[in-house]
Amino acid sequence: MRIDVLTLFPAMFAGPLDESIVKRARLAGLLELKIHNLRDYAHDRHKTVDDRPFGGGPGMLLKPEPLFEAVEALAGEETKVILVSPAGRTFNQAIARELADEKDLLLVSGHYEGFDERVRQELADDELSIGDYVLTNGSLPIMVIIDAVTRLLPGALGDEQSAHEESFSHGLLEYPQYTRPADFRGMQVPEVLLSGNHAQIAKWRSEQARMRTASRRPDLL
Ligand code: 4GY
Repeated sequence: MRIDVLTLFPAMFAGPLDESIVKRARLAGLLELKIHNLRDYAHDRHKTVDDRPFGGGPGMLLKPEPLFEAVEALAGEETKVILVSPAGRTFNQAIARELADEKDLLLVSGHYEGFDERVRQELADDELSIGDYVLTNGSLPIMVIIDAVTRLLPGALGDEQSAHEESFSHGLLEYPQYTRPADFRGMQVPEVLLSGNHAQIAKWRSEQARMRTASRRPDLL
């Protein structure tokens, strides 16, 4: 899979995507990631990428010309172009799975007060938000999306972890888990988990997952 990113802060991307599973996926050639500075697509001598909103109001907008030229330069026929802003549909695991099936993504970061509406109309195939709060720009949300998508690429996780994604797909929160020691500072691991009775353990875990989901995330049931 190839992912291109358009942002005014390319330096933010050094670090989070150079570690752990995303790093391995990149080294293994499962993910080709390219970060582009939107400012490189401004062509006046001041490299202007923003302008004041028609009709007045506070703040600045991303002006259309650099975005149009950048997307025209970077997006191919098969590229899914996704704007990232709080006005998008809320990103979740199902959307991560859909995106992991795409060949090329171009993720475009929101900055200032947002996009000129014509960018939405003409360039965007979709618009995503990572949640109902306002960040300073879309770079962190883009890294969140890349991280969630990359771990779903075939071969990105070891076998043990890929089974875990399957257990998330039943749509419940995870059951409580414990590792050694069985008695830690007087806190005991539930007896059933030490019993060796795998049918009982499976039953306990599914009950616990259901109870935890009912109390913490009833919206998932
Ligand atoms: N939340 N999910 C988000 C964000 C920064 C104002 C538009 C979010 O995706 N992006 O908060 N982005 C805003 C700042 C202009 C982008």
